[in-house]
Amino acid sequence: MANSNKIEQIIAGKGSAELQAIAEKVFSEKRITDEDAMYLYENASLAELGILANYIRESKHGDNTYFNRNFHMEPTNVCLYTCTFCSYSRLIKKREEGWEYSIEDMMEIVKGYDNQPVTEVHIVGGVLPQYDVPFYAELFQSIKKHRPELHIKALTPVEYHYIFKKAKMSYQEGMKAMKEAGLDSMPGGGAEIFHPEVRDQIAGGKCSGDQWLEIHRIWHKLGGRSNATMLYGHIENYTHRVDHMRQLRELQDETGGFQTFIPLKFRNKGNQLSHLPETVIVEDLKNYAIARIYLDNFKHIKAYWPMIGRETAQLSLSFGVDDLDGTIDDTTKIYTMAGSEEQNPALSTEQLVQMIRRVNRHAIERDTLYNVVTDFKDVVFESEKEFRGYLQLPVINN
Ligand code: V47
Ligand code: SF4
Repeated sequence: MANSNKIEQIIAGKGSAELQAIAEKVFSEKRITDEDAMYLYENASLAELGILANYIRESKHGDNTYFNRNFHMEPTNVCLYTCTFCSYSRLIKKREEGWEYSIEDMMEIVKGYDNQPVTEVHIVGGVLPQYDVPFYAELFQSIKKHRPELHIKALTPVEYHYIFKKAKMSYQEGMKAMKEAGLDSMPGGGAEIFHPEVRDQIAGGKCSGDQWLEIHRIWHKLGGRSNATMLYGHIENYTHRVDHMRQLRELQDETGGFQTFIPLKFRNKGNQLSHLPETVIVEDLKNYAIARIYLDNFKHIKAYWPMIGRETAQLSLSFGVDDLDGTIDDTTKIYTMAGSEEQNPALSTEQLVQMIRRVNRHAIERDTLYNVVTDFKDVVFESEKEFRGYLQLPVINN
């Protein structure tokens, strides 16, 4: 009954036969096809996409909106590769402009968080010969020795492909060695766009789409969990986006090892693609919504708020997103160097929780594996005890 009301809402007025058929699939929890996804990209209105994506979001999570307290460590920003969208890396011939940390440097960073309630360290950076299998194994072991409960989410198939090849190890041997050294999970980076028509132009020379997928497959089969991203809004078209998501959906059917999908909006400052305009917010919301509708076997869709800004992040929570990333005290330079919305993306836990509450969602701090760390449902902050005026939430019960 509730479902048919929703179908009526979406087909009322100008809903086409194609849209009605897609809506019926969504409300009866059936998978949409690649053609359906193309239809949505090309024809659906933002309102229609919002209804469908939000229906799925609320069926899976209600109002729950997750966030995680982590910190980023970037061993180096010098890189052998020359991805055209990258604003962050420095070529080896200009390595004096960048940084190259040692194990000791990185342990100093880890120790700097000793008294902070972070649950995860996210490690990713450029690709250089000295950052090899023994280096990363020692780094992971040192972190675990110092703080055993800190979850290590580290490196992408871009680094793994390079370091395993150099060590003459198979992906299987390499991932097993990383797991034994303390790797807990893999972040979603390096995926960009899998299709070679695009990948060869924007990320030539680094691991292919198939290699990216194979390393995640092996990691999942070893019992590991990982994330997946898609860098959109540059030279790709909708067919490439659907192809990318189809390959992720197929791998997820096989392994079930992905936790969250993170669409990453291309930012055009300081890179070789600066001549391309950036996508507008409507396109970003559309893309979140279609990802939520298409990736039926992904539990979570994450928005990286420092990249899109706080207000778009709030809006995204009605377009399929249930998870907000961007650490409370953000330390990554990948986005600030590419022109992200937030040049100083520090936010206290209280501010983040209030940002979520202002759009009537329910904030939950999670760990990397989505176990609840703190449920903020009944937590009242001092600042909420008074009436806070225009466009602010009313006082929360205390
Ligand atoms: O692979 C680089 C992207 C990614 C730009 O798994 C850019 O929890 C936009 O994957 N404009 C790395 N994007 C970051 C990443 C990530 C971020 C947050 C959480 C997680 C997770 C993973 O950043 C790269 C690339 O796709 N990127 N340059 C740019 N100019
Ligand atoms: Fe290197 Fe990664 Fe930048 Fe590509 S995106 S140039 S692999 S740091």
